[in-house]
Amino acid sequence: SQSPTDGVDIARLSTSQADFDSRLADLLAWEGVSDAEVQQRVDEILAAVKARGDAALVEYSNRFDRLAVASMAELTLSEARLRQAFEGLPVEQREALSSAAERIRAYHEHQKPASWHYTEADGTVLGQQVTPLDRAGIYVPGGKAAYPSSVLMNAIPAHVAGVREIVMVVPTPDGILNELVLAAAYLAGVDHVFTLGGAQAVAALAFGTETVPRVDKVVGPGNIYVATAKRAVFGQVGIDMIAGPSEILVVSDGGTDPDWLAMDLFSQAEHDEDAQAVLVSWDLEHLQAVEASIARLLPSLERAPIVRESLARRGALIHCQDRDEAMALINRIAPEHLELSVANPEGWLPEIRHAGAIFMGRYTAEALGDYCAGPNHVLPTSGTARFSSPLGVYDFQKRSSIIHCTSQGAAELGKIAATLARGEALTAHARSAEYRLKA
Ligand code: HSO
Ligand code: ZN
Repeated sequence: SQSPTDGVDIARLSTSQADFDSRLADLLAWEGVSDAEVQQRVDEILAAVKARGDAALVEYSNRFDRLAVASMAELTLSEARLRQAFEGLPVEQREALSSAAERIRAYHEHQKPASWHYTEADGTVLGQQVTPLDRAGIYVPGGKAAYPSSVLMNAIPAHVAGVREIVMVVPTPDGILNELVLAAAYLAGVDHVFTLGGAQAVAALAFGTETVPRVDKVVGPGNIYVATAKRAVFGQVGIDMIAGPSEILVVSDGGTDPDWLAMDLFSQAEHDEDAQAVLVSWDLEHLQAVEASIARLLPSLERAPIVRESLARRGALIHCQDRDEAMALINRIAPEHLELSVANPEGWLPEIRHAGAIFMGRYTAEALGDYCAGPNHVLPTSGTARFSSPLGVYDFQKRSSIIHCTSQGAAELGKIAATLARGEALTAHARSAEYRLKA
């Protein structure tokens, strides 16, 4: 069962193989690249933007994006320009983008956490106050990975969170603007757009320049330079995750049309050559049917070369013994996207511990979530769903704790605090607490 069938190069694994665990580990392995040369170039760029601001941004943009601009004014887009991009779209695109934005907004409205407090018997009030960030910066890649849907997914949660100013940067290699990206920025409530990219754009957001306002957090995907720059500025500003390649794990009970599943796997694989598409089933005949669908449908894809490469590098069809083994694989892999193409997906939910987004049942293709169902498509990759969550409103807010003691409360707490303070030999602490005992 290990030899590729005609035309499809994809790994075939079985949990019954003696070396299954190490095969699975090899399949999942992903090294976030950190190259000393890239690091050094990024450090130089960060330092230059910090020292020389707009002038450095203009120089780098001319060099890396092959532009010929004289000032930041030429790298700044007005709100009118964004509106024009939106109004200039074909009506079908405009309506689809608008309904996606509406649905994403509605979903994220549900995520808004409330501030809370409670009052103790002596009148002391304890609580937590939620505050949006003042400014968020959104990096949008240029070129082939410029997704308008990702503009919505990054900017809308920030807007719903109540962020006062949303600053977007997007490179324009050779001066080419992506109208859909600008239209999405318009719909999502972005306040400023600068046509900047690379490490210099991250530096501009993190440090601020004469023209670019300094933000409190930088989010959004980017190439190795962008990722390296985000890592470097982390601490001065917040960042979201550093995303690895996109992945999907489809679990099928054998009851879903094999063509549907093949296309679901392709939809992930077409993102890039390192994207990962994995199918798990305990129905061997069904796995073979999906494999046949893959072989038949693959040549019809626009992005067949990318899909073929992605399936060969990182794809897999995994045969397991039963539902319990499938469940164990889910939690072991901690997939970014999990499709539960099974009869009773609700029955699976309580046991699923690690997954970025869960697509329930035969009709819920990942593609629906990628664009318009409502939940965020910025998700934890490479097993990081073990400890992290989809991008959301909470990523654009922080919490302040609140303590308000009455004199009675201060007397009660003062005794405990003073005792602990003397234990730490911090007598000013002890006396500060004790002053309030007598009042
Ligand atoms: N599957 C990608 C999101 C995306 N798909 C954008 C299409 N456009 C990562 O979740
Ligand atoms: Zn996608």
